[in-house]
Amino acid sequence: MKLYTNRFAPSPRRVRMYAAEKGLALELVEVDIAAGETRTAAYLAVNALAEVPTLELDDGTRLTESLAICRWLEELHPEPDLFGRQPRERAAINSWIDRLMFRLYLPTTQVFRNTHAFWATRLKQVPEWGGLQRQAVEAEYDALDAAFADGEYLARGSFSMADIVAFTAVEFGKPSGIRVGDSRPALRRWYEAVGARPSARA
Ligand SMILES: N[C@@H](CCC(=O)N[C@@H](CS)C(=O)NCC(=O)O)C(=O)O
Repeated sequence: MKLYTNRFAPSPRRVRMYAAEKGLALELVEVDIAAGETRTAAYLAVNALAEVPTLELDDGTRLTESLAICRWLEELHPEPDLFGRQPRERAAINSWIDRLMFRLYLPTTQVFRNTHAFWATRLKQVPEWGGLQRQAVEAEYDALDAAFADGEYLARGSFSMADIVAFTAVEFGKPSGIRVGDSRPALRRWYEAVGARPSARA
């Protein structure tokens, strides 16, 4: 299986980290977003949305959307489980994933797109919106710090896809200068623990 990916982008990183946790080998095809490779005719034929990741199966068919790709891989390779086994546990993990995508990942991307120099010549930035989204991210970091009072990981007593979604989003705050900081000790402990997993380097 071939994964069209980009080393700096959070969405394909979600899939790479997931695959590393599962011990799944994917052939990586680097797509240079900065050089405009997602918008070439050749790549648009792979993914009409001009986005990475795309997973190309051995029969040539393709899957898009990082979470859909991970859920599909989970059905084929259920162990070790990262989306939960029992219905209640699955609901808890999926609930965290949805929350993190809307309240952490999306605002983090908005800060990057509206305030970072990388996008200045590529789109119309609205810095005030970026500033408001930065506040939303900081508020979610505070909420996550408080959530760790209930346990070491986000959705259950052990590592899950929710931790991958949160970790890759927090990592993507870095280019915009958003930091976990010292005022959130529980979030910092979790961030360092997840960052020490070999999959964090995938
Ligand atoms: N919902 C999609 C989002 C994919 C996405 O936004 N990909 C970004 C990188 S994180 C991208 O390819 N951007 C290309 C561009 O902006 O030109 C997923 O989870 O896979």
